[in-house]
Amino acid sequence: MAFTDLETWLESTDRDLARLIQAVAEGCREVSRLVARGALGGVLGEQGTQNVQGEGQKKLDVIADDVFMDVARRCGVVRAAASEEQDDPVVTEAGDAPYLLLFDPLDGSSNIDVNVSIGTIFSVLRAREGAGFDPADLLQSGRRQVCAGYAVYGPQTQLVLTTGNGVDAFTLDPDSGRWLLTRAGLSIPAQAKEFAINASNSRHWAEPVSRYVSECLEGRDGPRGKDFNMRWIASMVADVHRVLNRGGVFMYPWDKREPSKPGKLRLMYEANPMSLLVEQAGGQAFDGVQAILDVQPTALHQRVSVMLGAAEEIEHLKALHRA
Ligand code: AHM
Ligand code: MG
Repeated sequence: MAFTDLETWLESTDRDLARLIQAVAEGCREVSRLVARGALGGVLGEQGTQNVQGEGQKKLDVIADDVFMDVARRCGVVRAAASEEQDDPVVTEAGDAPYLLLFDPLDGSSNIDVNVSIGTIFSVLRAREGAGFDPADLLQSGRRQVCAGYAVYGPQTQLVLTTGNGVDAFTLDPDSGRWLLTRAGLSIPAQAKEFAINASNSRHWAEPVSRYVSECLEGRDGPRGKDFNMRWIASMVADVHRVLNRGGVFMYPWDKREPSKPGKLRLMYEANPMSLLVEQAGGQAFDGVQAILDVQPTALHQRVSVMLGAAEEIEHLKALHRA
């Protein structure tokens, strides 16, 4: 069977954006190679440092961060880049380049050392007109993303992309090193019977989330009138990849553990790119108040409550939050 490759797919994309996507894809291929070698490449275990959010860094968090910062510096079309792992944005030498790149270089860090799927998430915004850069330029709402995507390093390495015209998935051919289009037009069914949440936090959940999950658990005997299955991989990339491929809902909502913290996941590096992919696949993404893509960011590393996936399920969650 002949598959379309990424270069061909990019022929209809703006030339600079195509160059950026190509460069990010090369970074993902490099990280995939390192992940696959694991202990053989000496990349597992702790780095012994903390990131800006006070989380312990794994060696691979730092290695992957270097790979994508290098991509940003070298591709020539990125004016500044920001990463979940670094306090401040990095400004490149391409002072009038058209794009800003944001990324979570290695998502699902707790799964690195146990050989469970992990990934890289990225988001592309437009730089300001003309030249120059101010960190505030990065604080654009998710609606303004020109491209979003992720790579999942699992049994296969896949790259899932949107440039605002639907969502397509490429598989990395380990023999040729090419990214080949293996699924076009991903679409999340409006109805779902599968949900993903870390249930160990249930005692801390807000009332609408507790109610939603307990209704799911009541199954066909409860108000939803159907049975639900539950999954939790603890890699957002892998959980959202399942939602995009076979439907369902993913939640990492605000909870009472740290009431002043809006959630665990990061708006700019995780929630926004995933929300654009989910909306482009016909789903919805909600933070308990509004569509995640409409949140006006106020800080680069801000966190957000996340509920995303099947449209009818998110509508139901919205109704529970309004009640
Ligand atoms: P990370 O970017 O440091 O890996 O953190 C984000 C991850 C998500 O991938 C995942 O959904 C979540 O943290 C899992 O958290 P928990 O261990 O609380 O279930
Ligand atoms: Mg992450």
